[in-house]
Amino acid sequence: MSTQKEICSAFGISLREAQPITEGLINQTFKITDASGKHYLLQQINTAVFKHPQQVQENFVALHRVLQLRYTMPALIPTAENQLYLSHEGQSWRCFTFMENSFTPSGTVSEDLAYTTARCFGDYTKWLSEANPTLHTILPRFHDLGFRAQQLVQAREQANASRLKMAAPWLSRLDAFNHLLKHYDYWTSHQDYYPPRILHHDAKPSNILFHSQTQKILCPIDLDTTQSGLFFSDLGDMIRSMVPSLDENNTQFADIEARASFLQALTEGYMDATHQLWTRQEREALPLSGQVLLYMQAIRFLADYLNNDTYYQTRYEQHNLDRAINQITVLEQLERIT
Ligand code: GN1
Ligand code: MG
Repeated sequence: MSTQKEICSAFGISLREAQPITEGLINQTFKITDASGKHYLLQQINTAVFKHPQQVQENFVALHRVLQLRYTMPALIPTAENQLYLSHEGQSWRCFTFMENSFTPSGTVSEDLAYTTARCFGDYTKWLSEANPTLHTILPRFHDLGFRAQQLVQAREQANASRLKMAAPWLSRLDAFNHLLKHYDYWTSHQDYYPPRILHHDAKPSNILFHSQTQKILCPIDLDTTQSGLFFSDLGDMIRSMVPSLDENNTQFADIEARASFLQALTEGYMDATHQLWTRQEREALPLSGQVLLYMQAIRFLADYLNNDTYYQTRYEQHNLDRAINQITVLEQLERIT
């Protein structure tokens, strides 16, 4: 195995200490201290998810050029050979300056933090849409609802009988929301009304860096999934994750509550940042964002269950089915309060 010392030295850093940072499930991250006591962030890019690290890095450069005017954000440290990342023994590594005196929120989210998060990701899309940098599409068809629905049809066709039987009642419950697919088809066939927008695609409080003393936002992080998409993705994902009183892995389905006050805080924060950005048609469709993302996530969990759990990590036999039931429960409740 290659040593961390070798990897650091390829970035021109003489390693004194490497400390793993445990947050983040996809990429492996370390806080590095060099011989003079200076800190860096070293990260192994998960190339099973991000198949083209060069494109991911080129996107970061393009985003950084625009965003550094607005935020205090980490800078990329190229390799000693001036490459954007290091390809070393089949692994891909990148290095950033380390942001001292900063933190990312974890644990329960207050209504205030929900508002702040939504406003931050709204600003992000507004500023990037104005600057319109050229970006690679890192995850093709990622939030393409029509494509996700097709994947579920395929999964049903090849599923084994016992999983199909378990899933059947939930597939019917989900059918009650098929009108969302019609909306989606309309949006994608009317580009003038619903133009492509640059979205973060993983909008959540733990992807914002705050200053430890002032509590002010330094910058959004984890920019790897930033790519072109439609208006609903980031607001929808924030509603999906912050409006329910219990998280997506919770199986106390009867106790799950869709909280109207959080829906309001998120919508306000997002619209305060972006109200000038949208076309009239987008503004009218934005209230459907949460339902679209919940419907899509329920489809993705159900399809993975019917495919025998090939995408999401599961901890028990029915885990993906339970996650789908959770998302359908939230979806039904959200429809009532929207
Ligand atoms: C995955 O790994 P995480 O939690 O950031 C998924 C999201 C899903 C989410 C559901 C690249 O995100 O789209 O909403 O799981 N990311 C990818 O838990 O598929
Ligand atoms: Mg993520």
